Amino acid sequence: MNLHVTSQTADGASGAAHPLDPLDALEIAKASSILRQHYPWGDDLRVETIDIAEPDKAAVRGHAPGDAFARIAHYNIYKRGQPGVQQGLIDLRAGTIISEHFNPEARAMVAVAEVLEIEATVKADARFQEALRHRGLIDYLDFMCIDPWTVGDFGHEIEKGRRVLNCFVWMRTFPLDNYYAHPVEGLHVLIDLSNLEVLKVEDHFAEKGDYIPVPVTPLNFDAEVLTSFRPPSAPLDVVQPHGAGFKVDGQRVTWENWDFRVGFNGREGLVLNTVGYTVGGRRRPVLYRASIAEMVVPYGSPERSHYRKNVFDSGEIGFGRMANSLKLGCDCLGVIHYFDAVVPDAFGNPRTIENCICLHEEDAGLSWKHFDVRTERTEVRRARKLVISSISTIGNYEYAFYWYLHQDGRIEYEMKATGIINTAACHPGDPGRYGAEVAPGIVGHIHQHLFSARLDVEIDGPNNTVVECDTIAPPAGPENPYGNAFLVEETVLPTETRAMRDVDFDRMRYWKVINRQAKNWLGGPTGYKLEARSPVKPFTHPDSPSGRRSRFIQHQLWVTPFDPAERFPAGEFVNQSTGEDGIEAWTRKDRPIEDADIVLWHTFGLHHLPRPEDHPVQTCVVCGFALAPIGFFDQNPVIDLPSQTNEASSCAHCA
Ligand SMILES: [Cu+2]
Repeated sequence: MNLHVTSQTADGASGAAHPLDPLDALEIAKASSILRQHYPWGDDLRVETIDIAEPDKAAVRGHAPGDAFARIAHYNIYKRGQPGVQQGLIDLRAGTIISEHFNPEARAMVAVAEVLEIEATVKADARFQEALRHRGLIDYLDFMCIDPWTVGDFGHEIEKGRRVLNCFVWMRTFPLDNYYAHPVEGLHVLIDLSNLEVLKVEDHFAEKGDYIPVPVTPLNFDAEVLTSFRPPSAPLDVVQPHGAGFKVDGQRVTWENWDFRVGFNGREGLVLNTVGYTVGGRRRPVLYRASIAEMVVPYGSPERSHYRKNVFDSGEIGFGRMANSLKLGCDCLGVIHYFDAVVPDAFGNPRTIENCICLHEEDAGLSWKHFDVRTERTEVRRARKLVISSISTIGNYEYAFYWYLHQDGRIEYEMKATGIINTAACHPGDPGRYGAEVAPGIVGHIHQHLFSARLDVEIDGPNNTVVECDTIAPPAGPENPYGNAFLVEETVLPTETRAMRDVDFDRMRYWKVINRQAKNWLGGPTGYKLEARSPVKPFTHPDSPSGRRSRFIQHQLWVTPFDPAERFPAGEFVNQSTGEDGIEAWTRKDRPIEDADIVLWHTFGLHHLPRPEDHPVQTCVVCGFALAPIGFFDQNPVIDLPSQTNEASSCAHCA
């Protein structure tokens, strides 16, 4: 990042080395200053997004080091106190706005700075204080923790034309206490985020007075508060005495046969750009771009205000904006290269998230082995992988993103979910039908975490085709005389509506992306297989208020022809969306997707009825997928791994 800043050009545009490089701090500051001149809103100007508007693929593919290239910023801004989002493009080199469009129905994503203002406002509200008084909790006013949640679109009159959030309440019992262990059940505050007006304070139990008591058992995780620890384990160090095996040049990374560029933006967070694998001296493209483009967490409880919980932590809040600064030796072990990331704050100032993206190598166990019984020779190779990761905190929860590149051409993705489950209070022993009691008087409601991986593939070039592969057993009879027969049947997915596909255990279904112009040594198309490892059956009704907004969850695979405007599967503006925009609307066009520049959208995730062991903090629960070469290489691509013995390994029981 330092290199970036020092190599800036005199006009204040960046020293970006490549058209896909994320905007740096200077570029974000320049964009903000252009916006402030253009929109006469003074202190009321708020910035949701300033990020790189990615140039045409042809320009990127044709780019050579040293070539001049455009720097265009995409922006979403809004005026405090008014709904709607102003969207546009800025030519950073020319210093001009080149397009603008006002979306009156759009609601900007929610910024942390806004959320932090809410707590004080709610606590000062007389209706809120009155509700606490009724519950005998007014003495704890200072200890109340007010978490606003996005509301979706349930057609409530009071919310129309406003930018609103619905607050849930927890409380501390001492300053470092884990407040999520003390939910104040049934007390909600609806607030207009634009002007911080408290619209409604609702206590579901006020009428009958049949309050669920606040569970008060302390359940903590802060090392300052915990009193007993197990003895530390024996040291386990990741040591690379000669340094890491990767090379980093700006945003470009090369490792083993792989090369790619690290991207980042405030909404998606980590992005991998132009991922290619070099074999026999020839660089072969695999992915043009890969990101987690959306996610939603639908909760299953229709009780009280819990029915509203259907949150899009990416599209409503922003994984990138909420990314952590990672700590060496804690978040990441080994020989680490960190990338900083820069996002705009709510006022358009560049905010650098230091050590935001972690790059390192890990041992990946056994790669391959064979013992030849006749020669009594053993050949064994170990594998290693390159890990590219970042971690985002969204309220009570953490999402840790891990991309893995393997030496053998596989690409894996893991989403590790950790942090604190969303807690509610229940009468001890009676969590109701829609959740599980995780601690006395604390219920974790059933929910799912569904992610959409946007995989802009370019297997051996831009024109790719998706093939569905089903295993079938012919009916017993002449075609299957011994009853043992089974085989794979392949079906090309020709258009968008024919490519809305689900996993099928009965057919051991998988999908592969092939390039029919590129042939392997067997004469077949080269390709990559999508391994859907974490399919999730959605239970949210697709036509319900929450389901309409998250139709991408209804299928594990969607395929669209590349359109630069189609970036987010739940639509460009998700906060309080009604569901008209997004992948279901796009695919209705039923465009052809054969031998075309296509994008795969893979829905995967977690199905989660919380366990007591998920509380007070959940150990990482993992979901993900993999892309594995299938006929991409002519043979095992790591047959050429050198035969080595790890000299640092030692015998634990030998004298
Ligand atoms: Cu969960």
